[in-house]
Amino acid sequence: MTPVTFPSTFLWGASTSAYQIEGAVREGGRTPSIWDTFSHTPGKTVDGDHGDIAVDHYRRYPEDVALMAELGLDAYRFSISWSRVQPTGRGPAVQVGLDFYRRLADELLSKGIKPAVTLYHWDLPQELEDAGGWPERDTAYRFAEYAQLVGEALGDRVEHWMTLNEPWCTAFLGYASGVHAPGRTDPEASLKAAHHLNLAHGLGTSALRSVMPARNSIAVSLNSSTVRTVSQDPADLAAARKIDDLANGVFHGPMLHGTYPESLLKATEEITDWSCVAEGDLVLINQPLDALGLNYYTPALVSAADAAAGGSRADGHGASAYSPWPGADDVMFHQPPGEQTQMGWSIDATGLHDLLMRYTREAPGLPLYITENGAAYDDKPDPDGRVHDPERIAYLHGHLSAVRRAISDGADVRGYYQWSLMDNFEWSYGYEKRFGMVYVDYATLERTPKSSARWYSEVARTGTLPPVEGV
Ligand code: PNW
Repeated sequence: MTPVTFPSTFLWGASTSAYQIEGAVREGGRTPSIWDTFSHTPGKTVDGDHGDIAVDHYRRYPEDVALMAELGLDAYRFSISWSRVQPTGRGPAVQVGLDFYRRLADELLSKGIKPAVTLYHWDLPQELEDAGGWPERDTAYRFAEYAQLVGEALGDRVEHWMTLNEPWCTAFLGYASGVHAPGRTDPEASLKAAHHLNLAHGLGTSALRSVMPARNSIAVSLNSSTVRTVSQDPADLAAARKIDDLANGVFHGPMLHGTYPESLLKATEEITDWSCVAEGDLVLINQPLDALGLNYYTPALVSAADAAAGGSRADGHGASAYSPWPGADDVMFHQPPGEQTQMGWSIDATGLHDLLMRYTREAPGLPLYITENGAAYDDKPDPDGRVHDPERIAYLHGHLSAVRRAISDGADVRGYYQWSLMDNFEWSYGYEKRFGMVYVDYATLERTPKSSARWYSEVARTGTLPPVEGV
């Protein structure tokens, strides 16, 4: 097998998010976000885990940056904790909060690593949720103000920006199925949240542009799903269309094309009349972007509810009596055949190739980044302290091959950020699921690169995927 080489400018990175790694939740005037509240509510996370300490990145960031440098990463994607920077979600910024991110960015730059900032990775200041949260229009305006404050403070040193991370999770896991903060289960509220997240993206993009150097790149990270059907039966295709609209079109429609899919509006008409979409909103949302971030883990496999194939309403998005798919009660989800990661997510790199080709068509000319891709495994140190994770290497190898294939097929993919740099707080799963290329011992917080980190480091250094036998 011949080695697979990437373009020399391809960025090799890793991703994290604030609440999952920082800890220091009361430092410097930071106030609770919805994830502090949610994780401290009994029964919401596995073992009652929370991010109070997480992996203590707030204090250990120099060590973490040194590790990234040792691994030879080109770029590091992290998110800003809104309530560290603007504790009430309104008013002036807190300098101590901004200074932490300035120091982090400077530390990265001093080691030749490009910082990439996500403004919103799910941790809404609790005060804004108390005022109604994302189903309230005002939250979008608050986000734009916050984006401007952060853009002013970091725009001179951070070139790569993302407004939102996976608005699907915020809207539908947060407000429909309730497995994520704030844990609400109101289908209409979730659709309003989706619209206000879109509006926040548009207003936030304009706000960033107004205060930042023009050379900076602004994007959004979508967890776009590749949706497959069990058959080509028209009923199954209609089911796939519904899920594709709710997973993808509801966000990329307005963001990239300035419209919501007609089929989405129709399928949800009994839940909402979409009167939350005010005159002019679609123009505000449809801002020109410099790049598109895609997070990919696994495809979805669906059928119509009455398909002979069976299936269930469990879609791999956590256990809840409430669906994260408003208006899609007639859709069934199926576990695709083949291997799965520890999340129970099926491993299928062709879904990543399909996704990249889909967005090459959907957004011609827009550079694409994989802003997250990775796998959870039950990693344990050997007696000698080393952590061997050959399954993760195989997962990464397969998915990076798919990226390379998409580039050959014409997709303009500029970089890949592995989820995640290190093991961390995996939301409602707590610390039980390990996605890191660096192992964290939660008793001592000691960091140990897994064998996949060494492997990835070599891939980043050479820009080449070794033949899989060499693993
Ligand atoms: C993404 N789902 O979350 C997030 O951006 C990360 O913060 C997270 O740690 C990572 O993927 C791994 O889960 C997701 O239910 C959470 O389909 C849930 C889903 C997808 C992505």
